[in-house]
Amino acid sequence: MIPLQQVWPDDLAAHYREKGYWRGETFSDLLRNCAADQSDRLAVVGEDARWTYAELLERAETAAAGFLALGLKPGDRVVVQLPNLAEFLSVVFGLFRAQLIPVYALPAHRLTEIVHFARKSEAAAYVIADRREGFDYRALARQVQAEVPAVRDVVVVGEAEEFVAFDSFRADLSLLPTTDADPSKVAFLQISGGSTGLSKLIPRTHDDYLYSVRDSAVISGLSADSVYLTALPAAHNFPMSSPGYLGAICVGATVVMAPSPSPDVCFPLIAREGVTITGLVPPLALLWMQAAANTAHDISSLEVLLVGGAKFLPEAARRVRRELNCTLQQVFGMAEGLVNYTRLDDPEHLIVETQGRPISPDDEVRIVDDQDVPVAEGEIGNLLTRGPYTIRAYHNDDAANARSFTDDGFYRTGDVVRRTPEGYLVVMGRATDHINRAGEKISAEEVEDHLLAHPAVFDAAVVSTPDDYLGERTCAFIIPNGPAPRGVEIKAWMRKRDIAEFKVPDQIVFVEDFAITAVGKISRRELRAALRQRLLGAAKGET
Ligand code: OOB
Repeated sequence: MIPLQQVWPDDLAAHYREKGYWRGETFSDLLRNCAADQSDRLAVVGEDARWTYAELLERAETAAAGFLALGLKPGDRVVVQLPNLAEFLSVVFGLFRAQLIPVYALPAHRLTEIVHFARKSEAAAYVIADRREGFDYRALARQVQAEVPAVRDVVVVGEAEEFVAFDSFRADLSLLPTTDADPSKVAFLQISGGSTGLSKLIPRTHDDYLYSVRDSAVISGLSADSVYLTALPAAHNFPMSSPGYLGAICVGATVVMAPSPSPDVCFPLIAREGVTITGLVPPLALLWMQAAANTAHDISSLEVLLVGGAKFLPEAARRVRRELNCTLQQVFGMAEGLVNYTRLDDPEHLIVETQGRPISPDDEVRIVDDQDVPVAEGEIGNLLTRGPYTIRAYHNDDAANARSFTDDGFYRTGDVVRRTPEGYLVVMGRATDHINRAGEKISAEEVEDHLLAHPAVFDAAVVSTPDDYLGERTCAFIIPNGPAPRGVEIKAWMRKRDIAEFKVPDQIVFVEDFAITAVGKISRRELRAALRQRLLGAAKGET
């Protein structure tokens, strides 16, 4: 098995420890300490669940023993694909307690993605819910096991059929490891949005991630009286740690798991549970503002709304205080590390016009031109970063690592930003070819690869196009092999490729050629940029 690692140079690691960023705490310590201090307080509310911290700890320990009783060994990787259920927390804290490594997949992922995660992480087990939104995850698990037999165990929250029922786990605490995990080692694998091809795996350590969680909780003003609503998919880095349900657990607050982020589901939950804080992507924030105008539910307990994952335009940002009667906190983060926040007491212009400043005084931010030369202060450039919770490498991917990190260990975020005189970042765009569709990052290359497998497609180039609601949507330019099929046929065919629905192109344009006039070879990136320009020009009525 390829070892999981995340290594910082010794001098920096020593510095991060000295500063108290890395405290030698594990995820298991976090829950155990919290349960010791706040045992009777309400930890998590799910569909049918209301668990105190003591109960969450007990359930996590039972889960840990159950996973180990299956024969899984500390260090084994386990793909977790669960909706926002209370069990999401007992499963992942159980995995942490057993020193197993969660690999976080989204409920929207399908066979193609799960097989990739399972192979790349060398997973030994897969945790799913039975069925959700009309989709049967057990059928998916059968296909995954057929393709990756190394995924020996499937654990189901709900009706297990031939698999292992999570509910059948019994506490045999003698199975639990007696020594703690090493906090400087990898705790879990997060999935990258990915701009080139398939998603990369992001190894995060206990030390580095918990630092970002602890300080995020402070920056977002969380206390034991806070109630955090997990509206976005719990596997995503934003609701996980910015400040997210982990931030809430850090301070002994209550976490409410929402089965869907829609106002219909979330507003009654806010009213019933007295939710004080949540996080949304921009399209949902727009939807919530619209719905708040005529809702019968009392959502006045909401104090802070975090918005991030994609650019929240100032015109929309300005409306939050008035229409939702709460403080907006913009967050610009990435699963690879760096997270920026506007601060709750910042002046209005910084809150609405910027995407915040880094968590840590030791987050190093460089804004450079295409030759990696720093631009003048205030100018626009590519954002590079390194720091106490930003990764130094992806898991087992030399090519991506060579591309994504500088020789001195800065991560190339792919984002194009400028810095204000106050030191706040404004996201201006990005340099890489992914489509940010309502916060879901879609690799143009990955979608093109799928399209090229269609017999009627000669060539394909996928670009983003502005969308009032989604922020961006995908447009696929296709050169057909012969007579062009219909766009709907291509979409239906894409859906059959067992990929997440959000990767199916929103728009398909058939062209005879890409009409690139430049002499010589043109890169895929330049091609996509030219096609995108053509699309934008056409939208404005240019020829
Ligand atoms: C979050 O994480 P990822 O890994 O899904 O995506 C990271 C990318 C960033 O590199 C940037 O391109 C974009 O998402 N992004 C934003 C943004 N927040 C993220 N672009 C503009 N404005 C923003 N506020 O998306 C994520 C992770 C932690 C917290 C929040 C978001």
